[in-house]
Amino acid sequence: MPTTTHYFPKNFKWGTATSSHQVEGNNHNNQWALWEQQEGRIVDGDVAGLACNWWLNSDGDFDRMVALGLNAHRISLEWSRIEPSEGQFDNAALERYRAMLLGLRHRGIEPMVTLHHFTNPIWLEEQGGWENEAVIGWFARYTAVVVNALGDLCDLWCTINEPNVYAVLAYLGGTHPPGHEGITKRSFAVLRNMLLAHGAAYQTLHQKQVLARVGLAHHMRYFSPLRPNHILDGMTAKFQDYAFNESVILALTQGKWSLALRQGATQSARGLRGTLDWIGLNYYTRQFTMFDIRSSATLFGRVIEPAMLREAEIFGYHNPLKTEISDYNYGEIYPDGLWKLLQRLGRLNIPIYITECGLPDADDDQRPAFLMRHLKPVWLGIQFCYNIVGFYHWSLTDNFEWSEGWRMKFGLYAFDHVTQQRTLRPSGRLYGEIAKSNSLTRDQAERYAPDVLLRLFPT
Ligand code: IFM
Repeated sequence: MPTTTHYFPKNFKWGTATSSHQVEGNNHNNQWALWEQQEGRIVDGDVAGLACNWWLNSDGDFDRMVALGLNAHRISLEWSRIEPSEGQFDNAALERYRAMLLGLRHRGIEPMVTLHHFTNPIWLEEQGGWENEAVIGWFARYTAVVVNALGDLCDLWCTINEPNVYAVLAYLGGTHPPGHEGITKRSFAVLRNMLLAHGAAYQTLHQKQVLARVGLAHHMRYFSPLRPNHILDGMTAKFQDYAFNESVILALTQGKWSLALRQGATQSARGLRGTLDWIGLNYYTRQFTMFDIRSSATLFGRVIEPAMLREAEIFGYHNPLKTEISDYNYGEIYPDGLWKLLQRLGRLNIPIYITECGLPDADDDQRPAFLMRHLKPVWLGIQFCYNIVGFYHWSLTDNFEWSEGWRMKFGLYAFDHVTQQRTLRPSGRLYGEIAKSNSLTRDQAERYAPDVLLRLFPT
């Protein structure tokens, strides 16, 4: 009998993920609010503004999660609301978060709470942000306040979202505040402080909550040499993988600094050993890299944007992408990368959540196939006994996409930030069917992703 249905385990978590600044609206006390005011920082001069208005009303979107049959949501807290000035905590903000978590719980949706997702209170930014080692203690103090106030409503904690992305975009790429370019050393110092802050928060959460389950959302890319048989391209891909992907895992599982993180470290990584009760994987795409002696800031690997691959082809270089580039130049659609990274994380022997996965796709002509093709390796990993326990789609509705503003649309629901109107996309319907049936089926593929039917269900 050909397999026509891939079932997921009974308690599998089907969710969506959001972050405070991207959905709450009216966040004026963090570094992004200031950044958005600077000319040329955000595409089209966009600002987060009212965003999806969750601060005043998140119920409608929570109801939408229920309509899709979801049983989990990854939400983030806005540090600048909870601690608006250094050492001063705002009970009203904590109350609002209590209401949100209760709103999720009452709907049968398990919250995963992220403590830091890219935004810093202005008082912290003014003191050097994550470059200042004092942030480790400040983050632990904030964590203690949060777990005291919200601990009865949440035991699944994600300390920090994508520390590697934060460090790279803010200190190498210059597209996130404070907007530095090519300052490798400071970028590593920031990553190190974020990992140490994770460790401090891990201890705090466990001291205050016996059953806390603490992890972090790690953005991993699958690094590939642009020219597959080129030794130097192969080496730079390995270096970049080590610096971007592996150094975080090495620190938090074995308590060791990678070579890059060791330079200038004043604190040992030993205390970080075993500070992951679970690991979160944020997966979007693969990254091609090419040896370039001038690219010292990126470990001599020049990052090749998907659009450039078409150019590369002209010079006879390998271009495996062909038609697989996402419409918004967000990267290659590469589900195999998810499979390879899951195999790698599977060896850690801790639960794995896919804490983010998604695609900007306003007309939704790629997302349904994207979704099914990325859920297939998740299902397969489970068959291989990897402890994969949940999948959080990025995101529920379109939201404020940082330096890309409102133009990148990641939502299962289309969202018009001017009218605040939400409209379910076909991919949202599909995700709902998957969540409700707790399975991927041939019938879904026939209806939503006929072009990839045979890749999903070959027999
Ligand atoms: O929107 C972001 C999110 O804040 C962090 N991970 C990647 C998403 C899409 O770019």
